[in-house]
Amino acid sequence: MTGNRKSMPTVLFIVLGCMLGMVIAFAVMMYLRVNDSMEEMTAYEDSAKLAAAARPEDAGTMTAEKLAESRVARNGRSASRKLKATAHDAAHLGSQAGNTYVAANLLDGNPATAWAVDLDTAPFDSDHLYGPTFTLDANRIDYVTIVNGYAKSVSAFKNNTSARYIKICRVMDGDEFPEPEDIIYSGSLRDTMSPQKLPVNPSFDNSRPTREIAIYFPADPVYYRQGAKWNDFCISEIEFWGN
Ligand SMILES: [Ca+2]
Repeated sequence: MTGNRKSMPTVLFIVLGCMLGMVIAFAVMMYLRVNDSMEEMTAYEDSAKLAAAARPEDAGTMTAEKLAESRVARNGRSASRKLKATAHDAAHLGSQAGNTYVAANLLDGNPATAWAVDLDTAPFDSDHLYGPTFTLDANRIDYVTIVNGYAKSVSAFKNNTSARYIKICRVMDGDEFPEPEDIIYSGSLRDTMSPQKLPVNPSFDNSRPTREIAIYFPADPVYYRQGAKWNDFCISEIEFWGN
């Protein structure tokens, strides 16, 4: 009984605290709603002005972009976009029948072109095959998409080698081997021609900018699905997404 009497003021205090919290939460919600509708009204007015000045189809695009920008500004986090990158060549096959196998094929948006290297003669170093490197200007990496193998056709995919594992890392000055905070992705790849989305490793430090990215592959043959006809190892596309 004594315990109950003592706890009554505490219960009252908790109930009053909860009620106060709900009132504050309601006030904040109302404020955000008013703010949102004001921003949307501004975007709407701007789009009406743009519509008067530009062709109707252009005005539509601009309105959508404006709304996206205002949402991004509200969230305090810029939206993910495909980052512009430049590929720097690693070892690759020579041209054959008009097809090239250079690193730039990874960034051309065309799954029918690939970076390729003959695994029987590839230069392995410290038990790794070093693929192309990429320069870019990223404050944040959100994910990577990749098209594994030679995605030109079903037979090209089957006849050539694809990767079962990949390591994607931020290159930092003076680091010969990447630290955990620079490993963007380290893990398996599916054996499919479809694009696959690779999430950023939880240990990756996104508070630091990324200016250069390296991809590499283990030397052990178990990490590859060997081609039915050739041991030419191919990757068709890679995209870095972030901001
Ligand atoms: Ca390509």
